[in-house]
Amino acid sequence: MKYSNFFLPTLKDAPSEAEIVSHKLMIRSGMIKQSSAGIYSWLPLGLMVLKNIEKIVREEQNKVGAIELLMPTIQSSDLWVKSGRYDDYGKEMLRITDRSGREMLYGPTNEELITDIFQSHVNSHKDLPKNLYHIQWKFRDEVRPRFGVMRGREFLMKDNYSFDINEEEAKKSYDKMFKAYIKTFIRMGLTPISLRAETGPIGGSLSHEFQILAKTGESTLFYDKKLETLNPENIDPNELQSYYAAVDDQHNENNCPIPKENLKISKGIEVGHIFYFGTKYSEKLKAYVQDKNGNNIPVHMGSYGIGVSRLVGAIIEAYHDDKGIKWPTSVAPFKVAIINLMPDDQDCATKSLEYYNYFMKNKTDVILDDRVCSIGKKLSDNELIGIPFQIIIGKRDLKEGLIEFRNRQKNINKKIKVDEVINFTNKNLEL
Ligand code: 5CA
Repeated sequence: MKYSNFFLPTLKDAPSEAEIVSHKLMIRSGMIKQSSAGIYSWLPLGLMVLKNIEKIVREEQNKVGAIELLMPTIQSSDLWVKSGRYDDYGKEMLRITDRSGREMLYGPTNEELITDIFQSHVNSHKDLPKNLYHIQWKFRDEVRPRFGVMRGREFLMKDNYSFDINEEEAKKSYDKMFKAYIKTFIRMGLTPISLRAETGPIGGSLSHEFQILAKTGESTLFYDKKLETLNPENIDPNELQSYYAAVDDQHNENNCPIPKENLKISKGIEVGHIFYFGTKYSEKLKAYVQDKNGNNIPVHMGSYGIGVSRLVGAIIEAYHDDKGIKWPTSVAPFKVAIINLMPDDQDCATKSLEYYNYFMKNKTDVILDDRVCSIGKKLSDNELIGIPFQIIIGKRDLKEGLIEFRNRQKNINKKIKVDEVINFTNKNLEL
């Protein structure tokens, strides 16, 4: 992509209502534009990051055998009346009446709809287990939408629903998701901390939330330091679930079960939540299957959510400095930025194009900053949008056969020889 052809409306200042750093940076870097309270348009740069996050989430779900489908955003109230949640959800649910007077709603979650799909098509234990998911926009009319995409009214969520014959099998499905979640967040460069949680309006008896560490996070977490150094290839959900972890209002210094030297205290942001709720919805919505003995029994269910759009903000909270965003390579909108400081100079333009064409040919996500604007604006815009690897081409350096290479994540600035740029960048991309 050439910057001059792209749509990247960066801003010098953030609007005053943006309270937290990710909200400010997302607006300043032209990733989102507020449409109304808690509802945003995703501009091209923001959409690229959202898609990268979605891709990692999808890949990790598919790896563990979850099957993707797509349910609508608008649902009929009928199933919610049957489950008993139509009244319970209160004002958080956006209710709509269609032209025939039917009561509809913008889905805040999908337990009812998926249970209905399941019960229409599955009636034997032989078809279990099943784990179905979608990645779809949700709407919750939050009392106080704030912090940009972190607590929106409209937000993108990945939600799975598992169906099993009994509690023991359902716990296996739960643990599979637990493991997939840890791997998903680690792939995004994050440190996930799993905590036992309340089940709230979703219901059920077992629940964990996943928080990621960020200095600017809203919650204070107290946890066993072992949770910070997980090996994604070797996750034992039962072991992890036995480690101590609590949010501040659950933690009590006097009866903390682990020694002080093993206890870590950090700030976190909730990015995922999983639930086992047994037969709560299957009984009400008649999702029964025939077991081995020919008896009709309600299936045991769980649901599993990841805040896909919230993750965009959460990653920025975890990775930024006073100049802007520092994207982890796995989610970065572009991996490499080629910044031509002197687009009017023939040598600079030729060299920039040479590198650009190389990365384009090799299918590396690359942006060429070919704008005719001040050097200061060019460098600060690129720092703001946070592309991990920046190749900076200036007239004076080029005359000496040198190029400036920046690693935004690691704050490395280095002059390297013109002929070594491609190899050096490729090596950094592999790390
Ligand atoms: N049905 C269950 C699991 S699929 C459910 O809805 N769980 S939840 O309410 O905990 O939401 C799942 C995840 O969605 C949360 O962990 C959070 O990351 C994200 N999320 C929830 N509310 C919002 C919101 N208002 N804005 C952005 N993300 C949100």
